[in-house]
Amino acid sequence: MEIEIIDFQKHGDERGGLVSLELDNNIPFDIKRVYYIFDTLSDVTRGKHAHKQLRQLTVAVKGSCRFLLDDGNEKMEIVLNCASQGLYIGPGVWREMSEFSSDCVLLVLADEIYDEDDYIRDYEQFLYSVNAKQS
Ligand code: T46
Repeated sequence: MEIEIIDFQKHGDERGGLVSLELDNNIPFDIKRVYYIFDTLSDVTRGKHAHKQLRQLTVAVKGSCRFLLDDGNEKMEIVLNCASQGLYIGPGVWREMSEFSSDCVLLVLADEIYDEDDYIRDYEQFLYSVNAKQS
């Protein structure tokens, strides 16, 4: 599964925390878009899609949420709850986000601008695309 947990260097001191996200240092792609998800209700599940090409890195800069990740062969769950840790998600990974804390702010860096055609939002179609690549 094309995912990776990236631990960012903390430059915090007695005044507070600071993390820098920098191309060619700790971000593995050219950043073309930044968005953030906030005020999500705790009983809501977001995501439920995979991307054909898009590479993204997500950071819970505040609070926490749970990611279910699925490449069609294996599934895993990761809780993001640390502002100095990023989750890289490559193409071909189904993701569902749930259990958002009320204060959660999920920052997402992406290597492409928004393109609805890059989404696979139907799970059966996702499995079909995985099987087609494997055969
Ligand atoms: C992902 C997870 C982690 C835009 O207009 N521009 C954007 O850049 C984005 C990301 C979304 N939108 C619109 C499309 C929908 O009408 O905002 C609405 C909500 O998007 P969506 O339902 O796709 O949001 P999530 O939280 O289910 O998924 C998002 C990203 O779309 C997705 O790429 O990997 O966060």
